[in-house]
Amino acid sequence: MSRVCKMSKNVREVFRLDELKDDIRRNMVALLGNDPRSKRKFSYYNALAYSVRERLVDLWMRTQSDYYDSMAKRVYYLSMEFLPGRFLMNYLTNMGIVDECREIVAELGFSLEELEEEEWDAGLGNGGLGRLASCYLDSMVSQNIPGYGYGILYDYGIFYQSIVNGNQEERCDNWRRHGCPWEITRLDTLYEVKFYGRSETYYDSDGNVRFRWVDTENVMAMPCDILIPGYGCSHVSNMRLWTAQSSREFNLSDFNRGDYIGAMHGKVMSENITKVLYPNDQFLQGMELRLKQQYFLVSATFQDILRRYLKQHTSLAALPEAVAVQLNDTHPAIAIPELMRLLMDVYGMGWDVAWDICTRTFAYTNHTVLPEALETWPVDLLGRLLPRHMQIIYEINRRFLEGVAATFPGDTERLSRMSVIQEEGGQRVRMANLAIVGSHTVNGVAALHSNILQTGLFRDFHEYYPRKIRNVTNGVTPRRWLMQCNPALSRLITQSIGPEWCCNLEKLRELVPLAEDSAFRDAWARAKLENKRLLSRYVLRKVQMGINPNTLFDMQFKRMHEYKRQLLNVMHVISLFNRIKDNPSADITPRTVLFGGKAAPGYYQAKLIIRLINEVARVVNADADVAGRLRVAFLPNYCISQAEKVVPAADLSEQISTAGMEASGTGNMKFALNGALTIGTLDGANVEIMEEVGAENIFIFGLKAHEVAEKRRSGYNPREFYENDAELRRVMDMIGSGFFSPDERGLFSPVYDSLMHHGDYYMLMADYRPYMEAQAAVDALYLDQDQWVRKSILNAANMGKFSSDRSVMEYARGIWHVEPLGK
Ligand code: GPW
Repeated sequence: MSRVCKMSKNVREVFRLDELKDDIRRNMVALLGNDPRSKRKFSYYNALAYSVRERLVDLWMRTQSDYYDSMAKRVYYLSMEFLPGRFLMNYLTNMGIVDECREIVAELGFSLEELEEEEWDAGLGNGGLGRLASCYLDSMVSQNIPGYGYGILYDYGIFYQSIVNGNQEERCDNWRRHGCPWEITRLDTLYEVKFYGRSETYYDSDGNVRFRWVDTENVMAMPCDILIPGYGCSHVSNMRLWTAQSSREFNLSDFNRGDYIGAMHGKVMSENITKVLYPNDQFLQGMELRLKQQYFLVSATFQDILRRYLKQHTSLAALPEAVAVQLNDTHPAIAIPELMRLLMDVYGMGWDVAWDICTRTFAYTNHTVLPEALETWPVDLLGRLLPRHMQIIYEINRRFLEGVAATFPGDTERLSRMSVIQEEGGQRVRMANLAIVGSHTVNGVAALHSNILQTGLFRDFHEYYPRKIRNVTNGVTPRRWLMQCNPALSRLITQSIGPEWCCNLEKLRELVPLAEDSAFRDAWARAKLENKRLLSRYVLRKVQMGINPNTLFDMQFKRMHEYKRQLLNVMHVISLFNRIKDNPSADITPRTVLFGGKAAPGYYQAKLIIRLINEVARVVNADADVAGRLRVAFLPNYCISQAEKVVPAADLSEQISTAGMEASGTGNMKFALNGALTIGTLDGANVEIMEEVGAENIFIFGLKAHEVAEKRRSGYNPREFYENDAELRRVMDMIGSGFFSPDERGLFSPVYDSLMHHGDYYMLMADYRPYMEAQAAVDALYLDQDQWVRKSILNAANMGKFSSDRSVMEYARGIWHVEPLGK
């Protein structure tokens, strides 16, 4: 903290702010080839971006040589997804120069906000898992833990969602079409990544059997770095993202034979590897190209890691003392056989030594228990693409099962459950089992979730390795998710308790006594209202709909998924609509219900729910009786930059997944940190949020995780709820009979049927009445603004635990065994 404060005092000097304006003009000309007299916002955004970035390069090189000189242990966070969003404001925030920069930009005739809007989000992820990775990079570098993100630079990130006639349409997200000023491409660094071919046996000079991978098709990996400034800019790290380049000798024989086009085809195909992010969240599609992407990331990353390591070490024996690798879910788990292959086939080690190094290097984070998300790859596919890895996986499994059999003699059922190879329905490789066996530590992402791993999904493994499976509750970075996205509230907090909260979020607790101070409550309410006004303007711009900032802003923003139960929220909206229609003069709490989120392009039911939200919105918003009391909107293309507008403006945060199914959730943390009250089930991190903010400051309802499990076992009958609850019955019948789709009566039958005829797997019917009651309590409390604002303050004040700084320190001390440098 002392460094941060020192930095902000002489920030003008350190970042040569006096020269910034000239630099912007210079970059307009020299880098962009533009006339500085032009008033193009996009050019000025770019010129500003380059001028900001160049101020960090020095600090970055200094940080990196510090790490090198001190031989610090390094943490590599391997992830198929990162969701950094926009960089400009994040750089300025972490450099502590937002206000200074605003002045300079104004002198050039722009507002900082309008230049900020010129930037496209880097949407290199689907949702929570990718955003978590970005929050962790921010927290690692801000706390001076030598950490690096490794991922893929997709040409096309998560698709751009538009809504046409109520339906989701996907457009490609060509986010670097006009260049990206943040990336530093390393044209001179190339690694070769191999695919296909076969594993060949040979004898080395000592007569030992050895293996080599031959007759491969090769693709080159080129790195592109994006700087990650820590808060206060005492340190700068980077994420390294790989792009595929065809190898020069690709299909040389075809060229020589004169088949120019045929040879070019091969080149083009090989560059497809990093073209596009798979848009499925928590759903395995099992495409060969996806497995190629995973291995491409892993192979390039390990060549890079070992090259860096070998600059300072002569033997790989000490790798686990110098390197910790965190696997962000099983997506990069092919790294385990890859490191084995490198250690044995390239560096000549024997199995046991290599395996010991491997298991002391890797740790694996599990982010879901949903069966459809658990990765398994057909043995024939994996064996064809990566024949040597398949061989190694079999050997890992053989040795592992030998150990299990020795501990549990005769328990063949257990062996088949724990095997890395699934036998039933054609052989497949279970990536989670491989990741558990090959890692020293496995963690879930919230206390409840880790518990479910230990007693449910990974129970056998927990019995076999009793200390391996642990918990690290997720967190979010308070820099982006409070300081940067919510200047109004940040200013108030800093005025009241000083600036330290953003690096020590527990400090927010000092706000607790202020909840009793009516002047502070007024100021708090004013900040919220200001944010609601800003969002209202955005909504008007985006969907041409006016919303009233004085109504309760009720928000559900997250990927569209049946288990997240946006449908339950819609059922509440329909119920409110009916109540108003039945009794137009009733005194009800005016609400604006906002939704946002993308559905996987192939997820039919999720897309239909988007349509339902839009059709319900159409009916509700057009109804004169309802006017002024209930409004509904779906905001298209939820993404990080939209979240930064939505989160600060929320009164109520909807976290209503079926208990036991949301591993953690992180949106829940962002909303509460910004003073929203949560309505939610006892799922994921909601449980811990309740513990922190107090049961009296959160609206908890519905079945608990163990009750959901029991109901599934003992037989759940959704019709019972339909028959015994007239209000629910009416809602269901309206959905089923086409009330919201008069031109296509059967449109929403699949929604109706999933609840009424197909078992209501996510138990919406059981939770409907408790949810309605919790919502009634919300309405009542909102009418008492003094109490509401009090609770809003107490929510933010008690969110200290959910800083990603805390999460990262738990990983550092408990899993990576690294300490912040210079301590
Ligand atoms: F299936 N999560 C996600 F576990 O956003 F891999 N995408 C994913 O593909 C998966 C998980 C995966 C989310 C969880 O749903 C959410 O509960 C959690 O907060 C987040 O990962 C970060 O841990």
